[in-house]
Amino acid sequence: MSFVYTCFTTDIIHEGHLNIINEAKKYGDVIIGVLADKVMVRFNRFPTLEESERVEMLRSIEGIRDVIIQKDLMYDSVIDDLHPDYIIHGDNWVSGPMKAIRDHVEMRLSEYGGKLIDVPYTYNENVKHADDKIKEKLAMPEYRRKRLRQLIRLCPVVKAIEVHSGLTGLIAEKTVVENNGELDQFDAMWISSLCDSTAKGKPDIELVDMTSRFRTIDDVMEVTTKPVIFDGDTGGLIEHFVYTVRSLERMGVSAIIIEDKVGLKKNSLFGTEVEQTQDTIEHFSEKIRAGKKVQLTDDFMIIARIESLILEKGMEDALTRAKAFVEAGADGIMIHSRKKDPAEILEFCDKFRMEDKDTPIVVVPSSFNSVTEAELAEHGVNIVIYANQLTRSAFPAMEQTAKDILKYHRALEVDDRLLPIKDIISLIDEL
Ligand code: SPV
Ligand code: MG
Repeated sequence: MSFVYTCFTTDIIHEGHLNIINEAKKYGDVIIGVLADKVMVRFNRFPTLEESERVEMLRSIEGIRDVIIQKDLMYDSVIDDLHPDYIIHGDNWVSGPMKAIRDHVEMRLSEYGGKLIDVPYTYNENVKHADDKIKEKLAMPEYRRKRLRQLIRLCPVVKAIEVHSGLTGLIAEKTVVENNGELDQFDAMWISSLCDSTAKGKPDIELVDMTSRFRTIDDVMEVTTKPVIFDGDTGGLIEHFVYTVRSLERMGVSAIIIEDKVGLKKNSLFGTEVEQTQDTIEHFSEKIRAGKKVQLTDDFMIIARIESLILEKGMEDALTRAKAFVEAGADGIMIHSRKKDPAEILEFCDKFRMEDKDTPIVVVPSSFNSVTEAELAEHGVNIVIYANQLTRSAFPAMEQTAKDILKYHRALEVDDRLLPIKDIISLIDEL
């Protein structure tokens, strides 16, 4: 008896899936694969059901020979171990980023005469509604909030990109690339104080107030599902910080990062060129403790950011603070540097990891940008934040367009570099 394999990356079964299964049954016994969580987050959206729950859900379908977990995106493990006679999939993988997977599967099947079957994808109102429902669920505070901790457990390194509006949120949400046979996307979003302020034409000195910062989060959350890490600057007064924690938690934000500075905060990338005062270990620890005390869920994270290297206070000071802030209850440590060379960051991570194997480490490689995610992960880093690159790439493009329209007294000359209106419209989902 021939056997047919199909892999699902879904949290619900709708008529489109049943259609594929019914087609599959015509060719032989059906084995269904459930894509492993850690692969699914690279390729698709975050699952709302655990791997084992998805296996159970598919086992409940009648007439299936088996349900297995598929551990790799490219189907190699399935092809090597099981040699399916047929692999069947919706024809939505004949183009776009998924085409790379289809091409690979076709090539591997041809090695032993296996066949690939593309079934017309079911596009209709019911399927769209089912799909929208999962997306909405992912955007709900109780699902979104806990996702950062889930990602830290699942991924060698969690990648966050800066967003400051609905549009930049959509870029973080939807950008998926195929590179060397792998699909990749960002895991999380960073609401940068620098970029949130810059988008408003304001300096990064805690001038944009919390109400406005929350408005930015809300704009982003309205159109996305990925977890949010909020740049909380110094966290402000302890008496205010506790309210900020409550609000962020209620909104479904996953983490706040606060830096150990007091007084007028300036952006860290100024380093010692401007006057900046570091908080005492005691006072900053008290702020962390106060925040942890008012938090209501186990999901929310308060991450302590250490400015010792920025302010040239030395490695020992940074490590002493890290230890103290973890003892005060910090759920993670962010270590920052404005050196081009990543050496001091890597040294910190290695020394911190000798004593503390678990507390997540966050880095922001804006200055030390030659280091790769994999190298950082080797030194124990858990979250990498690309803190300002979207803003910095948009600004020169917009400025040049403004200059050229002034120069040519019309917009024809700039047209080639503009995003077609059609593409803007398709970026934005309609209900
Ligand atoms: C931000 O993005 O606002 C940050 C990171 O705090 S940095 O600008 O590098 O200080
Ligand atoms: Mg900031």
